[in-house]
Amino acid sequence: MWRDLLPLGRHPATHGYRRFAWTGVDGDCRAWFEEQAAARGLRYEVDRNGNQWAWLGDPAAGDAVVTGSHLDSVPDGGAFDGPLGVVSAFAALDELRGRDARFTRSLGIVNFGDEEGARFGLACVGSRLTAGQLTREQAHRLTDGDGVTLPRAMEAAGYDPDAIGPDPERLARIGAFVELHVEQGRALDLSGDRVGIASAIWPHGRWRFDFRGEANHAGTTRLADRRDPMLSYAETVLAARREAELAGAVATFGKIAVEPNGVNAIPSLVRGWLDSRAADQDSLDAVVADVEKAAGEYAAAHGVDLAVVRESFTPVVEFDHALRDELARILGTDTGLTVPVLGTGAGHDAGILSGSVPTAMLFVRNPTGVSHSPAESATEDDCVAGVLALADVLEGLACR
Ligand code: HGY
Ligand code: MN
Ligand code: MN
Repeated sequence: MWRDLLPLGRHPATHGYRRFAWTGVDGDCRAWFEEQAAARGLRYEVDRNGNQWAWLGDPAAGDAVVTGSHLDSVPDGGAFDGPLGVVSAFAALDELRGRDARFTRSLGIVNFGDEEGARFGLACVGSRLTAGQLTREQAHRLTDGDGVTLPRAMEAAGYDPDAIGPDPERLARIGAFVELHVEQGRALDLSGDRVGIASAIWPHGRWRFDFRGEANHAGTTRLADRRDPMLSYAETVLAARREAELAGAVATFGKIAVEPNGVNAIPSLVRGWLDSRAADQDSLDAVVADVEKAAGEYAAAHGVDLAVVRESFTPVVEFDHALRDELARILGTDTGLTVPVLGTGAGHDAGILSGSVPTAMLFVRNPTGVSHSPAESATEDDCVAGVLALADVLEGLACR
């Protein structure tokens, strides 16, 4: 499975993955998922929001156990963030069949669409729509960097954008959702464990800062006469770093658009996207408010107009304690080990679903902690340990 997936959407120069929602490469990943379902005789379906499902047993029976993750990526992402959870889901099913496990609950494997939000700016679009945390009207307004709207992109990929929306009946069929994911930090590396269990996801969001000044000639415009939005943007980046440090939070300007984007022109517009996360809501609110205030002061000092828009927000997620304890019990019983319980600053579909369904996550050790980069990694032995842990969990939950 891994060999089949690895070439899809991999950039030849950067070796990073560019698997963006509703593109041809996304279609290739989806075709791969459908093939994996067919190869195992699973019932395959695509829901109204374009999420893919593969079922062992009848999904309508209710109280199903579901596992899976996503196949899309950030720009130049690594191989593991997302795909490891989907590959491990199919591999765990193979393992359980090898054990002659007898299922007493239906088992679903899912690939959620557009988890990273790399193309349209909003993360977890597939699971947000399904959980009713994003309306059809809001989704229809999402637009990519080339001006293509989400509905047009869905149509081009052969999906019906008018069908999207909340899917409570589907969620009501799920008794538990477990997402396996590569760890996006070094906690397991430092503790010397292959596999961990998630406790919580930090609250996080994305804010767009538009600094508007005046385009003019880079050679002939006196410094004193300029309204240069790049200056206030640059000062804001430094303020974000400072405020995040003070609050024990994180803040990142990782994406920027400049108009007219000419080397010899003072910009008319600098648009920067802030991603900020913190352990608690108050700290996050304080960081973003302070960055906004600083940005306003810098903009005023340079004669620049500022507009700030919150493009997405996910409140703190505390995973279901009973399910988390059940996972720890299953894994502890089988391995005799204590499995570390870890918080994370990364967002996941599991976090979105946790408002509707008892949800848990397993993390697989990442030796460097690097993620959202081609350098993201996990050893084969650790990936196998992850598959076996997931198989144990699914057996414990679905084969009682
Ligand atoms: O955490 C993120 O940025 C994304 O939801 N994976
Ligand atoms: Mn990610
Ligand atoms: Mn992910």
